[in-house]
Amino acid sequence: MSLLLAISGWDAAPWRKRFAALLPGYALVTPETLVDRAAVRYAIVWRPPHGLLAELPRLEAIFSLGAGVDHILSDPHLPDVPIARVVDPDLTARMSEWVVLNCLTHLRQTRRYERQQRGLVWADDDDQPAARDVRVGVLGFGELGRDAAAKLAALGFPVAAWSASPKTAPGVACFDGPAGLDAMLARTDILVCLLPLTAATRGILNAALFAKLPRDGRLGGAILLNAGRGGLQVEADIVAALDSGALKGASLDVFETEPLPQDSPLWRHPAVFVTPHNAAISHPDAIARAVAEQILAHERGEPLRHVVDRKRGY
Ligand code: NDP
Ligand code: OXD
Repeated sequence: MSLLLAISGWDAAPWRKRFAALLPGYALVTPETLVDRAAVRYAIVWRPPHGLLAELPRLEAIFSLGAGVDHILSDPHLPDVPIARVVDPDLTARMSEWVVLNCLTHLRQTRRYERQQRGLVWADDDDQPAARDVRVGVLGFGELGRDAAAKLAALGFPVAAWSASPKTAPGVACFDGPAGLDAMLARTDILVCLLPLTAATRGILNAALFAKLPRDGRLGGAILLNAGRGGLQVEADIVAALDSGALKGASLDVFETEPLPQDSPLWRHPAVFVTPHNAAISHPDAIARAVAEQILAHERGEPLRHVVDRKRGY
């Protein structure tokens, strides 16, 4: 009985070490050491090679090492077994830290003060809006969006959120569906994107959407934060919107192409803050434990949790 660990783009060694310790009853194989395909019961993956999972005749479940599953669903030869994704308080807390940090970075103009410090400039004549004056709109009100929205609301930001299906939450104005999107954008100074990448959301962060954001908010223009997926954004439209004033600034953790190409104008744009797709890393200590618990529960006959709806794509 074996577990396939197929990880690309991340260091696989810490994962191998943890799964070997947590699940000693299984032989751990990788795409390179895989010989007996019929022995593999579970696949634990991050960006697995297309076609690999279809070669495992006795596969019972696929575990994504991330919260997003677009890296699995993009495989055209995916076998018909359940896919479980990461929902874990460690990952959720990390994402909320990134969102709060970046909302505060724009609210408190930290980049301006960095520039001033480099030039030995003491100037405190700028406007300082309060959090209560700056409206945040969160695209995606799932595991990550809900936690981030609650933490932003606790800081005093007026928070709204948008989802596919209707929701309610204390202290958050909830919007859903296409009409709800326009209504939320009309009251958004900082737009935070925590959507999954699906056929319905691909390219949603585009010029038409930016044009619906107010230009007269207390930050002097709208701010975009995207930590969902790069495929949600049209980068040429972001650069054009920053140059035209439709956007005043952006914090981006994810990109159309990763690593972000050296010649991308986003690297050098003074109004853009870039992080290398690490807003919420999957830390092996937390996530290997959560996946191992799922496998052991499945072996006891318990239902898998956090199973992806393939039709919706998330
Ligand atoms: P969830 O599945 O819990 O939540 C997704 C939310 O998006 C739900 O509220 C859902 O609506 C909403 N949604 C999906 N499609 C649409 C649509 N077409 N229109 C309106 N709303 C829509 O996901 P998580 O919160 O756990 O994660 C979100 C994404 O964050 C991941 O898919 C991944 O891409 C990204 N991520 C990025 C990381 C990073 O480090 N940058 C780390 C972890 C995740 P409804 O509630 O009605 O279903
Ligand atoms: C994820 C990610 O989906 O790290 O968890 O991007």
